[in-house]
Amino acid sequence: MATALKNLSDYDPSKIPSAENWSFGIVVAEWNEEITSALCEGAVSTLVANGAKRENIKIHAVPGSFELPLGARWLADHSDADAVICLGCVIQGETRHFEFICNSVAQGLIDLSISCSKPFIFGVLTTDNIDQARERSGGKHGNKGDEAAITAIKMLALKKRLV
Ligand code: DLZ
Repeated sequence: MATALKNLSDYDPSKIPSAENWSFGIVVAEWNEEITSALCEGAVSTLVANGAKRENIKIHAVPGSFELPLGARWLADHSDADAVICLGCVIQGETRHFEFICNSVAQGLIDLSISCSKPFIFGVLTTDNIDQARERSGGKHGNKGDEAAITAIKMLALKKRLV
């Protein structure tokens, strides 16, 4: 598995640019709330640990992961967020909901990133079961919320260099 070799939760803090001048939006899905609230805590604490001001982080909830792209679009359109971090947890079940939701969210967020020229970060766990989700929301595989926050900061730093 890729994250076994390169887990962004193991980042070197001295190599992460300061986030103090940026504003962030976080959109978090209510489905699998135990997991998504842990992702959100990870994202907020990582942003703050890297210089973001707590008042510059706006958090909004959507019902499920499927609603993340539209919630993110509204947040981007009606706030000063430089980047939007989208957090959810989709657990594989017996139905094809899993593929529909995961594919839609991934496509929706990349479309937003390109059309808005702004990072919309895919912080959605897509796991076979709840234990795998727990391992990736503060367990032995780190916290995908931390990784999403670091990715947002790195992309904003890249944008500052290039755009
Ligand atoms: C319907 C549904 C199912 C079956 N599973 C999940 C899930 O594991 N994770 C998640 O975030 N949301 C799930 N949902 C809800 C959908 O994302 C969406 O909220 C509904 O289909 C309504 O559009």
